[in-house]
Amino acid sequence: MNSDHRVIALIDMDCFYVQVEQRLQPEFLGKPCGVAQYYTWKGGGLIAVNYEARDFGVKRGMRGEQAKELCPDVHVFHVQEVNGKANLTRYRDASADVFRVLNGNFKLVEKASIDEAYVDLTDDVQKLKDENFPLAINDFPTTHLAGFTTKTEDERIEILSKWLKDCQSDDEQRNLDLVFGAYLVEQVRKKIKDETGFFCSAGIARNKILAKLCCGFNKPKKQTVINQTDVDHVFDQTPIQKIQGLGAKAGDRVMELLQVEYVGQLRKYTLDVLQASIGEKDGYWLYNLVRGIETAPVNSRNLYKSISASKNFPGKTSLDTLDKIRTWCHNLAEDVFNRLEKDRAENKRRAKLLTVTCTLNTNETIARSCPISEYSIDRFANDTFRILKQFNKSPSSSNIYTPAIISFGIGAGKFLENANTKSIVDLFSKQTTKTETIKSTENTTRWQEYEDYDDDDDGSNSEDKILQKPTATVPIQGDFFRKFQKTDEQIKPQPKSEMKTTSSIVSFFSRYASNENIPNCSPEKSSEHYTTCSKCQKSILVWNMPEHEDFHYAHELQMEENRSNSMIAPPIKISKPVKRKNEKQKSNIQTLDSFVNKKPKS
Ligand code: DCP
Repeated sequence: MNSDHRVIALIDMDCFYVQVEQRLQPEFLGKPCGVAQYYTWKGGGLIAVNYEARDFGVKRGMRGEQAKELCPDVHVFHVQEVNGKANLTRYRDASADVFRVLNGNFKLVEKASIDEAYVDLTDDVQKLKDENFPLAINDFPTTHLAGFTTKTEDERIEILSKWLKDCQSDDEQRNLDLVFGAYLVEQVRKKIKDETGFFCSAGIARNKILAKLCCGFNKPKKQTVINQTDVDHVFDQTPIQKIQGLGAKAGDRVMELLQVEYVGQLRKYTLDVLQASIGEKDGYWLYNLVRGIETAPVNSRNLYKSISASKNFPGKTSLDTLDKIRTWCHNLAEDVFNRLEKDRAENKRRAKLLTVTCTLNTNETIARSCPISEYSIDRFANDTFRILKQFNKSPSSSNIYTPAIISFGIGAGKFLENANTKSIVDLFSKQTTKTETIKSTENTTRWQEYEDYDDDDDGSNSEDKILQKPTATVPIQGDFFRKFQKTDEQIKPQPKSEMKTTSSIVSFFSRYASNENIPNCSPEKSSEHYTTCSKCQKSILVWNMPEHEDFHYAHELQMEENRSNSMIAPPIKISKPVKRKNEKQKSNIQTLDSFVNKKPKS
């Protein structure tokens, strides 16, 4: 498909949790409001702030009390709590209302987070074009053009009228599809408002990255279009970190390696330079992106890849006894269990892999996973407790747990579609003698280090993510960027001894790479027992997934090792070094090699 001809929209609800609360208590409509989690310290932390409150300087991450100081009239809603843990059911249900409207109107809708969706409008646009559908300026009451600042409504109408005229008279019709796309999005946003009561904003462009970028340009209650012909102009003013996938560490590294601050500055680099600097795949992606080309498809997917619950235990609240840990294992297990049951009833699928992640007060982050044999609160809680116990350094006779846990979460994923309501153990036991391999009991549970994090959770999993927005999927596949999506623990250089092990596993990998014989004990071939590996698309027995993922992990480590041994980035001449705020200028030229082998900060 020629990506240049696609029309993609990103639809994002405005201050979503606040709108959900206001729908329940309409007397607060139009007033400055926020939503906070937990009543505890200084009025709870704000996770959503409406635009009326933002006008007073109230921001996400502030405490309720601080918000009151800035805006005495602000009303702070509090997220419901069950078992001392936030209950996000009402936001998830409200999200489902929005997705019902989107799915009812478009064929290709991809859920990007609890309140965001990508829609591929290409076919719908084509239909309108074929019909010569007439459009007038009144059809675009909330549309803006990226790259044009308009101070008044008259200015907006003037610019938009010219745009409509130019697009229709342009022989090449380069931007006309976007006009029709903008029309469709105006329509569906109105429908969302009429049917759910919620306002939203949108970005309309030729690809997901551009749509996501411009969605934020004119929030709230507005939509923004990026003409393909204006991409250079827009990118010249777009800081690298504003691009999805280039936020945080990945963006920092690109800025550091290539000495750029704005996306447009990357245009000066040839494909060769970009590939040598950040890897073949990512270099190619970046080279095209800065020219407005990006091909990640909108995946028609409305179901989350994982369902999880997590909680932070900062400072004195850290979990330092086995009793506390047992209680929280149960609370989180109950939350995940309830949502899994709901998901099973609604979506006829069943999660196969349980993942436990935890951070200790030594700042060490650990992740383990094991097969899910049955949906049961006790089973989830016991499995989680068992794994957390492995990291306890206190004598087993004592109730004390050291180092204390400052955050942990349970996630269920790797869904088996069309699963019936019986437990996986029941299913397997009828057809195979190998049930014991997947039973999650003390002796048989096979934990593994869980390397394949899903960043595609239901977008509302984390209780305490004041600083951690629910992530939308990042459409970047290469190793350079993927590295930044892993935990620090995962990206630190491998100690020599581990490298050795890795190499031997990798010889194992190379044996499998060329044939179909990927680890798979194949007791019986029944499609219900198989899952498709997201990395190699091979069909793998459910109970072999942990081992199979080890195999990919080994392969990735080996690739990383090979690359760091062989790659030398060409020197990049820097005309004007760019300094990041509060940061000393780093040495000029760095290579991926130097990055990979960088010493972890002490
Ligand atoms: N959220 C959260 N924790 C965060 C960020 C967000 O719990 N750290 C929740 C509350 C938000 C919702 O997710 O209402 C959607 O997040 P967005 O980042 O889309 O922010 P809003 O919808 O609140 O505001 P905006 O209008 O800026 O999109």
